[in-house]
Amino acid sequence: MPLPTRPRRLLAAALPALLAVALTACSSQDYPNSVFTRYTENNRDVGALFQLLIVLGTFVFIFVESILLYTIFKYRRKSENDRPRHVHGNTTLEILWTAIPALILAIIAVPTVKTIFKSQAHASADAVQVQVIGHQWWWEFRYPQFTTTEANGRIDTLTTANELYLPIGRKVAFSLTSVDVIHSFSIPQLAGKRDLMANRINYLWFTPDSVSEGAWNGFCAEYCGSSHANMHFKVFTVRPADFDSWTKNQLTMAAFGAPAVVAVAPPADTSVKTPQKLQGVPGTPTLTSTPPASARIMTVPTPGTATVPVAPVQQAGYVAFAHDKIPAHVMPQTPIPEGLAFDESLKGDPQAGLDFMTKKMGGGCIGCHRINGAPMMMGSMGPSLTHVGSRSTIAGGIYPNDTKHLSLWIKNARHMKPGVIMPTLGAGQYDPVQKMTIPKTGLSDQQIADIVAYLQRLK
Ligand code: HEC
Ligand SMILES: [Cu+2]
Repeated sequence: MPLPTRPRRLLAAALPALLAVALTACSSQDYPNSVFTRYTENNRDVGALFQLLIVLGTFVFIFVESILLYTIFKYRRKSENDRPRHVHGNTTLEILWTAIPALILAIIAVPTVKTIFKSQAHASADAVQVQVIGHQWWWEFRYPQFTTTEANGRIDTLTTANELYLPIGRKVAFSLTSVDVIHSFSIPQLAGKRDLMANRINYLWFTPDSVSEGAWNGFCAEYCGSSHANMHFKVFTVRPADFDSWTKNQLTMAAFGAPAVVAVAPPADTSVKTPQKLQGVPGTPTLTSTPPASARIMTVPTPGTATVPVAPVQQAGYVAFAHDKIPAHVMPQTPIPEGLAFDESLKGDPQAGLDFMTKKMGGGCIGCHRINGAPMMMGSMGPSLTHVGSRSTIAGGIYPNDTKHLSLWIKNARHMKPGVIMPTLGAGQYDPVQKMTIPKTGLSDQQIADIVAYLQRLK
């Protein structure tokens, strides 16, 4: 018996409507957090899988629903004493409805497993390597191929927080781990999710093929505690030349107050022979061959051995995307919590800020933050502040990096972002974690203004 015309028409109308809905989800500008984009081979592969599943699923759906509708109409109760015929078992049918789904699952499994293995392949030597370290609740990104040595011998690896710069047209190989709970690295428009776990390294790679209009949004996609929703990051995909300028700038010492002894010498030995160790984590990826020219390691002559004329260190902070050109939809709009205020008319003195943090150890910043070129600053619990002034956001990408937010952050970080490790420091401020008010010995607004003036010079 043919299908009654109404359900058939309904089906005919519903299909194009469904397709239209699926297609409208594809525009990247209107939907900046959509996964239906094609800017990396990772997303293309996952997208192809998705399409295959949708097509197969659509056939199954239509088939099953048609049989259901047919049965409902054909065998509906026609009179009061209508009783269905009772049957028991139908071997042919049972074999069929076991075999067909098994076949479909097998067909799906082949490309799925292939894509999973492909996307988590280990770092290849020609790739830009990025170590992603998850913290409650911020992101640390280290580029082990880019290092410098300070005059005192301390080796600095290019390290940023909550902000990734990636060159287009080059493979980027991520190795991911966590220092605390499980997090998940997700940049919807560039790559699917991958978990970060302590004592384990996961891998992910992709090649960005387009310059970002401003920045791509990145998130933590695995519930990780009270500020999980405040754990964002930005990804800037830039031309290779911009990437080079960025890395060169990020490798310079702090742009204020650092001794000007750094010079870029022709590298004595550019090949990385020792495995790049991620601090304290076994089984880190190994880079065995010579990195390409753009991944050169900058070596700095140690005092006494310098044969190269000393070049000026302090170059203007380099960012490929001027912060005011970043589209509004990628800039954080988090409102400032009630009851927090800062007198922005205070003028800060950067030298006073530096002295306060390093000589007087004010606020304990030295114990948690690192600033290359400021030897006292060598903590690792918080983000590296060497180039904090070059970043567009702070605090896991939830606030813009401007005077107001930076001052309020230092004054009362725990009020600005629930649960953070960074203590509430401002005098008279209430610390919601310690459940106490910071005494008069806490930071005054003037001290905070000085620190902020210093941090803002660190482009
Ligand atoms: C107990 C450790 C600790 C101390 C002490 C501390 N911080 Fe932090 N700081 C952190 C942590 C952890 C974060 C990251 C918080 C987050 O985003 O979740 C942070 C974030 C920051 C940020 C934002 C950086 C970014 O890029 O997001 C700034 C700026 C900062 N701290 C400045 C300071 C200054 C200045 C001091 C001293 C006056 C200080 N901190 C003292 C742990 C600390
Ligand atoms: Cu997280």
